[in-house]
Amino acid sequence: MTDTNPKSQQKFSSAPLVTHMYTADPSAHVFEGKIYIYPSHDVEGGVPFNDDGSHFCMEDYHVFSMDKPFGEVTDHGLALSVNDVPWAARQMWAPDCTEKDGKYYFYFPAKDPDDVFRLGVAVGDRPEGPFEPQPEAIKGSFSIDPAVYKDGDDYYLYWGGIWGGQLQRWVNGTFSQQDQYPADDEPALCPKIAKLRDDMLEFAEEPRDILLLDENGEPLKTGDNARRYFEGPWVHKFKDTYYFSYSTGDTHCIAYATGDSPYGPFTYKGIMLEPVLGWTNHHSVVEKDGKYYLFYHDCEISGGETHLRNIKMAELIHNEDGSIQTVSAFEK
Ligand code: FUB
Repeated sequence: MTDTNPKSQQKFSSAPLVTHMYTADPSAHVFEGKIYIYPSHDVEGGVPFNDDGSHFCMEDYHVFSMDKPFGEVTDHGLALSVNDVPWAARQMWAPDCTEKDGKYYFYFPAKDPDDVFRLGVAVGDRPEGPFEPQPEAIKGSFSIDPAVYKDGDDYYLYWGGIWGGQLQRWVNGTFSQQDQYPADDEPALCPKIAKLRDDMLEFAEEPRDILLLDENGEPLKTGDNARRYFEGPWVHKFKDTYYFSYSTGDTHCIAYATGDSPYGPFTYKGIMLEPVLGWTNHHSVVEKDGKYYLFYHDCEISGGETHLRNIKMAELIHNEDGSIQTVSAFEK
């Protein structure tokens, strides 16, 4: 009998994609017909756990590729090290990459010598790098988790993460030594967006808020932990709709919201990925040959150590009405 239930036809692999090193925060793109994956490179640095996430003490990046979905994974080696970035001191967190006119632009966050997260860009001739960093961080950049989205000829950078990602230190536009969270019944902190300049090295405009709305068109509130933004933005398009997806942080889901423009606003729709093994949940979505794939991580190979993660993938299925079938990271 032919199985016509799309959910049961979903391709899912619970196997870690990389096992010879720890990898996390996978940003996936198709370049030159292959899937390239840009993850964080988790390490055991012996840094004690704290609320700032200092134990996520990553120092460099490797780039990976696969010729086809769920195919063999190639490690292309070192692409960028913190030692080569003049402005960066520590904590090379979740990166992303895009291509323009044959050059590859690799965006990454790191803490500067004052322990303030900034965003940097490094440029290469190949999707796997190596990447040559700019001498300074992107002017006016802050916080973490850059994700770049190409819309026609325009490129947009999304970013922001609360708590260890410091977004709550920037509510007045300058860095505050104190956390400043809105009250539970006030609109939640927003992820950010800025169009990139033609040379891809700086913002072309002042950063703007991405508004995330509930079903009544009201901004999601700070106390709505199940739905409000925490970190890990990503944008993909399905048919004519823009999907903004993100981690809800302390409720550990990847949620998604939809809109008509890269700038939003986006209306909350549901859960794309349920909680995984480990505290963080971080993903990307890529389309290849008409199918969509979800890249994410969990802590399987470290036995649940939250800062020692491994990347995974699953097929992502959009229903006819545009809703997304929730992926469960655990066998049910
Ligand atoms: O990998 C370090 C941080 O953990 C990322 O920047 C967050 O999104 C979370 O996955």
